[in-house]
Amino acid sequence: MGIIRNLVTNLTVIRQTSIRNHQKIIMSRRLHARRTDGVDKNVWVEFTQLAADYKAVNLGQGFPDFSPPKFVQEAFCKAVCGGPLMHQYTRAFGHPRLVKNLAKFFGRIVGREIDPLEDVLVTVGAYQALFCAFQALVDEGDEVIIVEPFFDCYQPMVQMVGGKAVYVPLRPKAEGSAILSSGDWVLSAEELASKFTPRTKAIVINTPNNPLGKVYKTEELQMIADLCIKHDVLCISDEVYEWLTYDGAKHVKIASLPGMWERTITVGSGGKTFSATGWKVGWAISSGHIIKHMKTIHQNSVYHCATAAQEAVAEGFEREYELFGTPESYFQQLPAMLHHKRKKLASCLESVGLQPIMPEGGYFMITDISPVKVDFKDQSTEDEPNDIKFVKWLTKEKGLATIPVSAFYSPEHSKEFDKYIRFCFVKEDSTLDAAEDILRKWSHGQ
Ligand code: IK2
Repeated sequence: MGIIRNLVTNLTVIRQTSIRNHQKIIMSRRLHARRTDGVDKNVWVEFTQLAADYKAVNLGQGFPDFSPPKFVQEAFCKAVCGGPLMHQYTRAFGHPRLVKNLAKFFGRIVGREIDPLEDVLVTVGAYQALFCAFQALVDEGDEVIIVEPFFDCYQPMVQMVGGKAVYVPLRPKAEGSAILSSGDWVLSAEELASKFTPRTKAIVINTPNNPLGKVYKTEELQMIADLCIKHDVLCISDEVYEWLTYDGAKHVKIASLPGMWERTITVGSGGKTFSATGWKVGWAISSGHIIKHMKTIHQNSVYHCATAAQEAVAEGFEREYELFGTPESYFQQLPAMLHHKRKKLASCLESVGLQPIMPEGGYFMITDISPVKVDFKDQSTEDEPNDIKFVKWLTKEKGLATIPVSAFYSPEHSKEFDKYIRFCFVKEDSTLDAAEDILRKWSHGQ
């Protein structure tokens, strides 16, 4: 009797488990589209959470931990108190005051008239400008060349439209020798040319680059532009750090080179421009014949972004137009302030025996961690790339959060570059001091 009862119980358990598994399969079939496969991991989600969990000093994610300048804070407050319409929908493709000011400001920079209504699209951060570009311009089977290291969202965005990402890395000029500047990392013209095929639809570049800090020189941009024109290819140019260049490096817009305006989508960020990343105001600027397709994606996805934030960014640009090139301009003051923070972080890293690569621009500095020998006791990270192991260890054991650089590479090249980690230096001096304290104690064996 007992044997039969056991058998019945076992059979019931097996049956219930198999029903549950079957339901799981049906649920997973019903609940997800294949385009989400393989793009579910996200470096910001994972490492920002890790930093929070361990209450680490955060030199990880790229946002300032200081306030935006007073004039844009006041502009935001004024907008919020500016009457009922500031709280309602505005024009779908960009608040009129903002597109007018973006067109005026960037028209002067690229040396051509920009039509505020046709050539500008305001988006929910630069992220959404990139999303609209890939959705609107890349078809299934199209190839998109991505220069590595790259801001991590380019690859999943290409994959989600059924495109094929084709990678080409920036490499240190002389392997093995002391590499001191992001300017020493270059594209091989031959290697890049070999990536263009009849299926190539677009190339994505990012200058100043995240995470390396490279600021492309005019000759480098001209080489890319020549290939785009020769192969009739679009250029998506991510320029969110455009005002942040150091030691005389100059940011050049590829859209301003001859023959490039018609084929370049320039992506910008109000968050990075005015140190207010949470506002999520971004834009794409291009010829109207390209922007019109991006508008289609935009109107059928988010429709528009927050009115008051757009009003504040518009006011910021109005002010900057008047002060452009003067010491009062925030576009002069911010890089001057960051120049010191960058130096402070570099000397701290050097003092503990690390060799940073001096960025010519942007928010970040990468450093080679291979001289450091660490016994990672954490078994859960055993199969992970070295930089990921290191970053997890540094966050959990020492309380300092950074970002692994392999996250900015394709699987085929990540192994070559997993000896670097990224630090964000757009932080209060007190945060940088706290990081320095941790590094010094660690280097003294504490
Ligand atoms: N493009 C680049 C190159 C970016 O760096 C960013 C923001 N990145 O910040 C996260 C980090 O690297 O730590 C974006 C686009 C997105 O900009 P926005 O915030 O305007 O959407």
